Amino acid sequence: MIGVCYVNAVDAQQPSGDGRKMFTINDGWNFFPNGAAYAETVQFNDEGWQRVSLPHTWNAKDPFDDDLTYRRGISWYRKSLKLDQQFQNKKVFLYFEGANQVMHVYVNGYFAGLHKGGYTGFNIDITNYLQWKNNSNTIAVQVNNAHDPFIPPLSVGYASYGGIYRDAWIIATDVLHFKDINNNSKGVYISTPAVSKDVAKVAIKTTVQNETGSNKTFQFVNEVSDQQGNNIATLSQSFTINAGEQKEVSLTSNEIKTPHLWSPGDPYLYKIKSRLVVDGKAVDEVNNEIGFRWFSFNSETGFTLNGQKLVLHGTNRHQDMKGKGDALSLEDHQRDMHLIKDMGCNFVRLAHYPQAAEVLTLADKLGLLIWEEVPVVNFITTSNEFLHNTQNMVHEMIMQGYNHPSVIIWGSSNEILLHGPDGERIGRHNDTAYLAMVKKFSTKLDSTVRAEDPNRYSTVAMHISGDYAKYGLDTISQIAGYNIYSGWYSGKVEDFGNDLDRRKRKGHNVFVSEYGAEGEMRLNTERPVRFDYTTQYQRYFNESYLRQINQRPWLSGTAIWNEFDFSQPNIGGPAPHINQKGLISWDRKPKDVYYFYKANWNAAPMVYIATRDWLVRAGEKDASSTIDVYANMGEITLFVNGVSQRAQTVNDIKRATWQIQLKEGKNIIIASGKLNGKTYSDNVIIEYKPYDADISKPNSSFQSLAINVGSNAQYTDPSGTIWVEDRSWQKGSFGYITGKARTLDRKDVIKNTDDEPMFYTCLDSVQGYRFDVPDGIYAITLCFAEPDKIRPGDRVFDVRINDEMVISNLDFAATYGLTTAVKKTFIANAKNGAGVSVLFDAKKGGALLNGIKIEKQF
Ligand code: GCB
Repeated sequence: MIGVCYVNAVDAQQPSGDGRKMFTINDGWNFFPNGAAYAETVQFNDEGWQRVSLPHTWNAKDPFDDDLTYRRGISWYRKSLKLDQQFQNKKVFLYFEGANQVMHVYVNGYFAGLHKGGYTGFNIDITNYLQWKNNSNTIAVQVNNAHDPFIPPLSVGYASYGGIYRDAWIIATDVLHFKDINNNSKGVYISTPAVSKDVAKVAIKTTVQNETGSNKTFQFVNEVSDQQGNNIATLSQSFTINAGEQKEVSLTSNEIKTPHLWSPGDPYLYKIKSRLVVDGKAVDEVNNEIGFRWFSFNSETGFTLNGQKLVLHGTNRHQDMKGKGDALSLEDHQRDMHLIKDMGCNFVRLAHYPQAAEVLTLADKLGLLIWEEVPVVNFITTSNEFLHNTQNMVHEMIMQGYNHPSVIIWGSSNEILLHGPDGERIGRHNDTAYLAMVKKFSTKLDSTVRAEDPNRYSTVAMHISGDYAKYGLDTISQIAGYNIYSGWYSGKVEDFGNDLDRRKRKGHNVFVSEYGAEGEMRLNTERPVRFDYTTQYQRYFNESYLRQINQRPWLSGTAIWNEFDFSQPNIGGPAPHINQKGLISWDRKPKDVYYFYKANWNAAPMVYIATRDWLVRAGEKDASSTIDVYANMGEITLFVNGVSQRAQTVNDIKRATWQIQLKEGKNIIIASGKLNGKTYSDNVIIEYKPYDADISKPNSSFQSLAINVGSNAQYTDPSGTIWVEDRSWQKGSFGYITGKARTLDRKDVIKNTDDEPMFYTCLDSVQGYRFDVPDGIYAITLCFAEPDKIRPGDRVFDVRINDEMVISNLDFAATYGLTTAVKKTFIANAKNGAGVSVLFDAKKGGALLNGIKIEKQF
């Protein structure tokens, strides 16, 4: 995506080089979200279709509603295109940076081209279909994002947003031009065959196409200049080309002395202007930026760039975001890449597909090393067509990324053994025929990568399964990527390091391609446990992993899963359809864990009080509260409401921690530290809402209490009510009387509510709740959602409040359906010091409860 957009009376055009003109055609499309007969014809009447601009997707909302599906199928886009008469003698191309996932393009009713695959750009020569009489052309595009067994990805843990979701361009060239035109590689491929700190060489190759109808002589001229515009090399030579011929030409520069090297710390770029000159006139011209750098991976010593060890501090990026799906603007990409850079990363894995052209341009400029990959995810189909389509994607990805100095690794698959041949998740493989095909497929793909680009490394990302080694799939590529989630999906965080050590062996370049835990900002706790979705557990997990990474200097690099929360249409959980392993939320707010990495990886001095995810807290009156500070300077002092706490030195992973007492209401917290004589500080206000666990006193000021049943975490609902951590009842206080804490199935969407984090946990086989409140009238709200795949009649129970039957024969499956949120409120009279007791009498199955709230009426 390039940041220019020209608009004129006719569809705008501006020269972007002597012999080439290009402009976006993002505006004025008519869109129809379905199939439509004859929509490709000129006569078709598209009045009444929706007016849209690109980038556009029709799935920005529906993957996030109450069911697990969204519309995957056909839609149409139509646009009328006026071109200036000056293009009449030119070659005209339509260039799409990305449309997901199969696109048929018609111009004036003629079929002009087809592209398969949603993540790479492609161009279509439309010269012969244009008409110049009325200067009006009809572009009609059918886009189809239906599942296609022959096109990767087959099984995705992210939304396959349909639409023309990146920019569309018109490119016009002379009839003698660079072949393989596209907006990114532009048909000119640049490499740096020899680079050292003393000398470098540039090699440039292209294919020239002569459609002039006569034999020609042309000069291929390339000028290399530095940032100040000084020419540092010119590569130029004359060639002859016959009419109708395509000619591959390549040139290598002389030695360029003391090149300014490119690195994350100093991403210095040179410019290369490449021209085709015929009879003294430039007939085609493209511009590129390149960087001089060399690098290598070593299984014992890790990664080196320009001869120096560089630990790759990385993250993964999915390209979608709240409200926009994949149809991001240039500003969105810029914000994302800057957030990554500011965190201190020097590496990004673009998982699981090639991303917008601008992302690589930004990576070049900001100094972020890149792993880019094709979307072969979880399993394959064994057809030749699937292989062919994937190889084509590899080709397009590499050609489009070829000139970017940021790219160092090409990936060809992710967790290819996660599912079996029928698409089902499986633990151990035993279908040896399928495995042999997977191996053949992987080998062919890896060879394609290496043949297309011998200057970078090839890789695959694998999940933790012995099958990759058993069937020889872990040694095909040059780097072995491992996705590791010990301490999240199972096991303990400490298993991570042991797992890595087991994989270490000479010649085997281990890279941690994914690790992560989910963090929901509405769930917070003082007692984090695995899989509780609290931001505190997410921090605990990442802190432990980073410490283990730091202890293994042989490791070349790691990539967090994920920098941003992203869509996961096929799951429910506390935030349905969102995978919350992001360090930054779905609407792009950094979570506290983001600053943990920043303190460790970005050398710019910083102090950060890690409690922005939890600024309004509830807790027992006298309980202590944990305050963590991330800072990259030695000693930190903390002030709580003006009172200085004992100074702390940050630990090996840049954290200092205090246990403090918060007062009711607003608490001013200030942390500060010194570096080189300068003071750095941060401050926050935490609002504390204490409750008294002893609620029985007759003069108790008890007003209300909401409990996040079955959970160790407190949940803040949209109205600001905090549903506190669950507890077992003790005399004088409140809590449950027996019950098993559990969660709903993560695959289920809890319908009918915005309070999913509260409904997500429950107590199964619950017998009762007691509130030893003073006498009075109370409203009791009970919250339920049936977690199991049961039939009507399988779970039936009564509820009594203070011995009065308030619900009899409650049967969710029969009355409300499964995983559907229901809230019921009753009035209870607490008298004679007996408080309020809610009792459940199971008649069939165990009674259950997801949340309970008690509010004093008078
Ligand atoms: C993985 C996958 C990634 C998932 C991630 C997760 O291993 O490669 O696509 O999103 O795990 O969060 O489970």
